[in-house]
Amino acid sequence: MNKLEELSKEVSYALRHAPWEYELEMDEEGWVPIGQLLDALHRSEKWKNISEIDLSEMIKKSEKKRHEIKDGKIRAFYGHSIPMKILKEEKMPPDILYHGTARRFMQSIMESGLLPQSRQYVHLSQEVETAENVGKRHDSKPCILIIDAKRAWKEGIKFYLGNEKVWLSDAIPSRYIKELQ
Ligand code: HQG
Repeated sequence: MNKLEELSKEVSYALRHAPWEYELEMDEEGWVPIGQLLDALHRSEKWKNISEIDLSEMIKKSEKKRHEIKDGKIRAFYGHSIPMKILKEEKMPPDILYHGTARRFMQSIMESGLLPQSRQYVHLSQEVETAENVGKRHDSKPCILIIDAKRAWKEGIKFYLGNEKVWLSDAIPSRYIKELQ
């Protein structure tokens, strides 16, 4: 892992899971002042020379759009597990979305639907390939689920924008889920 990837991991941890460890004041959309994040990072030897330019570089060079910077603030697009629910923009989803998961979770998913588990929202992918990569984090031969997003949305399930490839939703009942064969 290169230094910018390591930085991205630490920033994700701070913004998604542990803002209090870094003394960050987070607003309801997940934004924190960049100065606060930099102050916290500067306290560790490893990040003592990090600047806002490095954070911008980290975002630009990342293979995934995980963070955004705007008006002196930074936030994570998705992934949150903190108790305070981060408000996301509700949006009409594409007709179909995908979710990559482990074989060992399938029985439970087909019984109870997709649940956010430790995160605030269920994470869905716009492309099969992304879902495959997400699933590989849990299982070397992941299962790909096809979500009938448009029907779920029409029937009242809410969807939210993560980034341009990651969609978020509340729990998805199993009647909207099929396994890609
Ligand atoms: C599973 C990464 C049993 C679910 C990725 C998943 C993503 C169930 C696991 C983002 C279940 C949770 C999120 C049920 C869901 N019974 N298992 N009823 N419902 N599950 O890591 O979606 O690289 O919290 O299938 O790329 O894998 O960090 O969620 O396998 O976009 O930026 O419970 O994190 O992004 O696992 O990944 P996770 P995820 P980054």
